[in-house]
Amino acid sequence: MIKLTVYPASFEEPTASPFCMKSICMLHAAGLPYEIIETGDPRGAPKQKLPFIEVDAQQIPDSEQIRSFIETAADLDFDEGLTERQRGISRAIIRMVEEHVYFAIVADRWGEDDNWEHVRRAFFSDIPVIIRGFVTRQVRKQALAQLDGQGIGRHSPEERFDRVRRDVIAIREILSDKPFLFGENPTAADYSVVPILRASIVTPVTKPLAAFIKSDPTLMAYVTRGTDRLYPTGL
Ligand SMILES: N[C@@H](CCC(=O)N[C@@H](CS)C(=O)NCC(=O)O)C(=O)O
Repeated sequence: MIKLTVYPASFEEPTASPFCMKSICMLHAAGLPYEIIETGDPRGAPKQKLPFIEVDAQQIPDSEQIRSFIETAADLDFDEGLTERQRGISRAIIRMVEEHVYFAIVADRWGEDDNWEHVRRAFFSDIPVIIRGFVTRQVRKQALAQLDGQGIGRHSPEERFDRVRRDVIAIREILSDKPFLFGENPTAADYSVVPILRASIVTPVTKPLAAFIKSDPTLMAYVTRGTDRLYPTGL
């Protein structure tokens, strides 16, 4: 049995993390038996980030390595049917959303005081009240330092939005009038993009990126279609 460790549910999502959601959806699609273990503390994970899986006493971190594991274990290819050129585009989309759009959403959640209050309540309610203020201030400080190191934290909210708006438009243009990014059926890029777009729109206080996605009928129809197709029911 594969054990998948993820963050608990929050903000209408079965897990707070789009990377965890991607792994849940991929395991579900592959039909492999798995058990979900929830934790709010990633320090026990091999790379101190979630998700990771444990299988036969081996720990595999990172949703990309988990994808490779699933493809080997279930003898499937999430990009089946794609040309080499499409596979290249798929990889570029995944990198764009996971290494750029994702961090803009983290900045919207953790960097902005109005959203931070919701994040604090949703993610840290298990921590005893007496130390909660101290712990959450420290964790927020670390998250903001990561955003600064990554670079996105150095942009103003307006600059940040201008950059990610262009990424989201790129997704919409690649999608065009197709049901999924590369045609009739979901491929690996959809497993990354759908949870990340959802992470923006379920963030409690609507920021410009979320407002932009919500105002776009093509993107919203895609998110709904992707959720219906990829997300397991009953989570
Ligand atoms: N490249 C990793 C990214 C995973 C990741 O960034 N996870 C975040 C939650 S969305 C995390 O656990 N962060 C904890 C930390 O950075 O301290 C993947 O694809 O799994």
